Amino acid sequence: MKKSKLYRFLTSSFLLLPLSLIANDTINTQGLYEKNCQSCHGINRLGGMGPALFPENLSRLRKTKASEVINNGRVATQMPGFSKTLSQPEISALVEYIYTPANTLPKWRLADIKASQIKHFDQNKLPNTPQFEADLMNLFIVVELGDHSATLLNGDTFEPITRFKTRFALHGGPKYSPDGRFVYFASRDGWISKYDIYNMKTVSEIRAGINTRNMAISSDGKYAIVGNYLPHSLVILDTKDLSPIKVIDVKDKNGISSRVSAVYNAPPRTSFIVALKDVKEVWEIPYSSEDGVTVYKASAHASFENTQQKNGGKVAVENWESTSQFPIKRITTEDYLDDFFFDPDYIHLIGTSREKHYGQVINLDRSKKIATIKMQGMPHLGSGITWDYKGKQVFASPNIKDGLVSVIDMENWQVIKEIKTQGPGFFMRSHNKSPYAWVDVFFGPNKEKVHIIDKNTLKIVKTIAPVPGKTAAHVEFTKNGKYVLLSIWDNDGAVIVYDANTLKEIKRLPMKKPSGKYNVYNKTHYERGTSH
Ligand code: DHE
Repeated sequence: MKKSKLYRFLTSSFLLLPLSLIANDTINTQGLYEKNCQSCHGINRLGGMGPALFPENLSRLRKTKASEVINNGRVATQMPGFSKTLSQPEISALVEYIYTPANTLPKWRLADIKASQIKHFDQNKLPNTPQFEADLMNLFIVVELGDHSATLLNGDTFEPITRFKTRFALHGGPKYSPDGRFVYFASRDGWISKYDIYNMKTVSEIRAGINTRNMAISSDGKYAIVGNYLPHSLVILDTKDLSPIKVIDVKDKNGISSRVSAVYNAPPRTSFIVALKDVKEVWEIPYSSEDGVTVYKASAHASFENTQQKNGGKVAVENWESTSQFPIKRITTEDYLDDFFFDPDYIHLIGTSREKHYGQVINLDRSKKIATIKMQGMPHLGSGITWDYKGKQVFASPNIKDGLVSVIDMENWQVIKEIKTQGPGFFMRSHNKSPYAWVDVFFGPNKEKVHIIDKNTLKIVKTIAPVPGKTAAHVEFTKNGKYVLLSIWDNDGAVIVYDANTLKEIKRLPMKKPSGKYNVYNKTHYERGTSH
């Protein structure tokens, strides 16, 4: 879709409400929205850096809570508080505005998705060999939010190979094809881009949603799944050129519509796992097929409660919602799931809702909750990592509300230790070959600090503050675990390389707000110390 057409769509009058509905005699609510909210929440509330703001997307938020969020901001998001700049009547008018339905809720159907597809290059005409020299498994993509760019970095020399423009406001980790040749990016406003690393070119793009959450790539590299906040949909794309294969309207078993919290690939199950935001369900969508029949590979000790045929660990999908391609297995959960973590075998999903301070452990094979983890504050499970500690597997997660890292025994789901930190943190990382785990102190006065934890003693052994006053966050290790790359989150920022054993600084590369960096080997091999 050409820019002008997209712009016309975004600004089209069918989304605008009569001012009488949204303004009282003295307050111009539309003007207030445009001045204070639009840069993040998008023209006509369609979403941007912040989520889309329609009643359909606010079903879990009461008006009083919405008012509190506008007044004081929201923890762990970019949402600031407006209590010092707006009056209470103005804030109330904004609350009424976001709970006023649009005349017509924007749709983004298969035809719209297809029409947005851009094929920049014919993949068949591009060389199949890399056009540069480097260890292809030790490359990094660094996402630079500062000017909406990405850098392809050589992980041996720490020299940039190329830098290229991305779509506006990428969010979440870019996802690699299993061979590491292609990388897929998702932007908050729904654009999915396929970048050919060998040829250093963006080859195809498509707009899969209006307000998108994240995406995942299947283990065979054939499919991409995109989860949306607006519309409430899942979109499955053919990774060859990002052509859409299927659009699924997201509704629970009673027909209640929901945003998608996040989508993940579960390699041993050859399934996508979909967490839903507004209904108490998790979905599993198997994507592999044999002789045209979808095959569900639950783990070896699955009890197969929802399926019928058992055949060497593979179960033909029967009695599900549909036996066509991408059938859906619904798992009912006790509570909403906003944040998640999977064990390395993808048998268990550990999830939390933002409101409650406990983790639900859901066994995906048995399709039910098997344990509750008592946790404090607001654990950021999405940044959780696992390692072996005293003969057991543990998982650890930072906390976005309290200054602590929770370490949990994965056999009995008990908290072993809460490591005190100098403030709430966002990202945590390690590597199988490293004795240390790194965690940032993203929020509050100590945002410039990063703690280094000894994985054998569960004690902080060093705290660094590489650039006073500037947020230091998000590390990723090189393929062999010998070096660590840390971001300075500032437009005048950097990626700093450390020796992962001596913890000494090796190099600083200037970058523009490098939000995250992603190592090809660690990501494609589902390294236990990094995000998936
Ligand atoms: Fe993220 C990953 C959700 C706010 C930077 N973030 C993710 C993922 C989810 C998520 C579900 C995993 C997706 C994936 O990688 O496929 N993030 C949320 C939220 O719900 C939250 C709190 C509110 C929101 O705005 O949506 C949120 N996130 C932020 C930010 O404000 C951050 C700091 C800046 C930004 O880019 O908007 C931010 N999130 C990131 C990053 C990752 C991420 C850098 C990838 C981490 C990784 O290493 O894989």
